[in-house]
Amino acid sequence: MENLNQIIKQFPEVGEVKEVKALTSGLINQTYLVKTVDPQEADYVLQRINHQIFTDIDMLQHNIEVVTGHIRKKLEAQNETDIDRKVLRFLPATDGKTFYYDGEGYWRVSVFIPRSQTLEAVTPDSSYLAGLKFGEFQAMLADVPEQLGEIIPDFHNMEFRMKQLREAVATNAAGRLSEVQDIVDAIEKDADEMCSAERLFREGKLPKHCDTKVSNMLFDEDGKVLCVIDLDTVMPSFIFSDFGDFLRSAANTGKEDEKDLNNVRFNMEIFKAFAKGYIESARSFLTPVEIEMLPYAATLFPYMQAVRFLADYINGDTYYQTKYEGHNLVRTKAQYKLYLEAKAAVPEMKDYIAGLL
Ligand code: GN1
Ligand code: MG
Repeated sequence: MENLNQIIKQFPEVGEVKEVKALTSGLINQTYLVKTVDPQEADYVLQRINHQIFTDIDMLQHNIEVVTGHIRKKLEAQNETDIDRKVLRFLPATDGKTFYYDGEGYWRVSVFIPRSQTLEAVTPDSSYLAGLKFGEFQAMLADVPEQLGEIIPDFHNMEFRMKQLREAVATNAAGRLSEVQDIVDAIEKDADEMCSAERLFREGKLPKHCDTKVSNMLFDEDGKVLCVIDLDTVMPSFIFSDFGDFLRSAANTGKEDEKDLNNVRFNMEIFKAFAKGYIESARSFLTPVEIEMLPYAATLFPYMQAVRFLADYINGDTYYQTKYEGHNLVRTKAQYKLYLEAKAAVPEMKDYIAGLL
């Protein structure tokens, strides 16, 4: 803890610290809750940013400052109350930057949002509200004052993710290929179809927007959406990213790393509620092709996640933090099962969306 306390001291706004607790849910960054002594003072979230993955920390934090500043201004213009609970605020370190480099790692501190929760299991009601909010966020970001940097190039580019998988297969670094050949073959069968968004983009038929990752949202005690808490991957991308990635977790009846595949099903009620809310608030700016492809987006993200987990497994677990041997393979199978379930539900998704228009 001594080291962490030294780091916290680099952010002068933080008062006397009572306790620092590790929070364990993220797969990429290390996160701590910093509780302060003074009950009047906010608590904080301290993060060590994974700079193997986020290699350009200046760009990363700059994107986040642009986006949070823009949202804050809009909320103020709308005379919103309680703004500190609705948009994140990152503290300046002694040199004025919103991060601190200790010679080894990069650290940042944001204000902890009180009386908030992340929802483990979303209900149709909270999904509907999330969908509404998600469209609102995209609309708010439509006129973000500057072009954001592409923080992880090709992050949600399916062609690129397939290329990574194929490289992993060709190299077979950890000698695990023979064990997973079946699932590699199954994934390859659908690769062309799943790369369609990238092709349409190249042909000028699909636009890219500035996208947040709304799948990491905070809700208040009543289940209303407060705020987006994972802004690391805000960058130009398809609107499908948030739509698909939200459903990848929310509409999965099992866990992301579920071992019992019978538990992994695609929850249509969650899909319907989310799509209804989203289309209500986003309809004004969505193109017909985007609307038509929303069911595809619901299949793309479990598919892409399966590809990413599988590539990492074949590479010997170099990207995602794992809790046990074989964890990435368990994740792969669970995501692939979810993909199959979502794919089977596409006709029903299409009918439902047609009925909303
Ligand atoms: C990573 O750690 P988390 O949940 O914010 C990953 C996402 C994956 C997700 C899978 C930068 O995000 O793309 O969808 O794990 N983030 C990065 O749970 O790779
Ligand atoms: Mg996250």
